[in-house]
Order: sequence, then structure tokens, then C-alpha cells
Amino acid sequence: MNIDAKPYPFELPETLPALIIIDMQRDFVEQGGFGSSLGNDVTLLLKIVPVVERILQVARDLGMLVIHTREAHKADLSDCPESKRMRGQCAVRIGDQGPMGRLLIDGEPGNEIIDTLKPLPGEYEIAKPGKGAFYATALQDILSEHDITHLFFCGVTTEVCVQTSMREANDRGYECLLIEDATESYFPDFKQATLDMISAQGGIVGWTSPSESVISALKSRYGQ
Ligand code: TIU
Repeated sequence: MNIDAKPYPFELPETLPALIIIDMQRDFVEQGGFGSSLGNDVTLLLKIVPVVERILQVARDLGMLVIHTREAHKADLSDCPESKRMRGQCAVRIGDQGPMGRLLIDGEPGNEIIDTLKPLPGEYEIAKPGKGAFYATALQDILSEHDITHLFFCGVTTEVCVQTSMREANDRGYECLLIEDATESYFPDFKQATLDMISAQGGIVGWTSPSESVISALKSRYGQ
């Protein structure tokens, strides 16, 4: 069973693939979080929420491994390079107090995954200090423990944390597919460029496909 994808059909493995949901936390989609501190219109990201909800429900129904990530730093900022904290000309920076608590700090209200996508028991929730989900996290060990070979990516933002994580996964030998309408950027052109560059050159980073194709193929391949 294949998924209709770019640049060519994505072959589903015998064993269940994993779903990786990148950084669907209040910091990026709600006013007053890290995303808006950088000067972005965060409302642009909200349109993917129902799509990510649908994919998450299918992954749960099929018993897939689900990994949620959050971009998060320790309260003492010991895992936040000064270069990252000082980048940009923002009035409020990582670790500073905002309307949803300290920006991008683990445990603060703004760092929580949005209500409708909250992880369930048995799902992994990874706090990651970098843009990539593999950097300084246990992600690779978790995937190895579960014999995962194929990964489906969604979340925000497309050209920052999603693309970085997908490239890290690609370099580690995983077959990766980015779900087109389940990822979003503050810059629509950057989203499109990222989708294009992933599947260019014969799938140099992996595949992309709309959620409808992904969901119907997953259900036919792994459903009862
Ligand atoms: N600023 C931006 O587009 N993204 C980030 O800072 N982090 C993630 O992409 N999660």
C-alpha cells in the first residue's frame, strides 16, 4: 500500500509508522507567546489545528506511536544559548515574563500543548531546547525502542522546527513524510518553499502529501 505523495508514492512499511507532532504549543499559536514576541501574526497557524486533530485521532485509533514535542528551556535557562536568547530586537525574550508566563520555559502555561491536542497517557511528550527534535533529546532512543522506520511529521512552523526535525530524521535513516495541510508557517511562501525543497531532487529530504491521502492510506493499510 502506497500513499499518493510527492515526488513519488510513499510505501508504507509492514510495521506501524510513528506520528511526530512538532511544537503545537500555546507559545506559537496564541497571542502573547514566543511567536508573537518575534513579531509574527500567530493566527495564521490556527487553521491547521483541526487537521492535526484528525490525524492524531487516526494515529490513536490505529495504535501508532505518537510523539509530541515542545520547544522549551529549563527555568534557569542553562540549556538556552545566549545567542538564541539575544537574537532579534524583541521587547520580550525567552525566559522573560509574558501574559502566559515566562516565554518558552518548560512548565509555564504558554509552553503547554494546546488543549485539543494534549497528549494522552502512553504518548511521548518531548521538551526540546533546539529547533530540531533530535538535538539534546531522547527521541532517537524512543524510536529505536519501538522499531520505528517511518515517520509522519506535522506541526509548526514548517521551515523552522518542522523542517529542522525532518532533516535530522532523514540523516538518521528514517523515511519521512510531511503532511502538507497539517503544517504551517508565519510566512506562506516559506511553507510552500519548504514543501518544494523536501520533495525536490527525488525526495532529498523525504515526501509530502495531503492529510486526506495519508489518512485513507493509513486506514486501509493498518485498519482492522
Ligand atoms: N519562529 C519560528 O518560526 N519558529 C520557532 O521559533 N520554533 C518552531 O518552529 N517551533
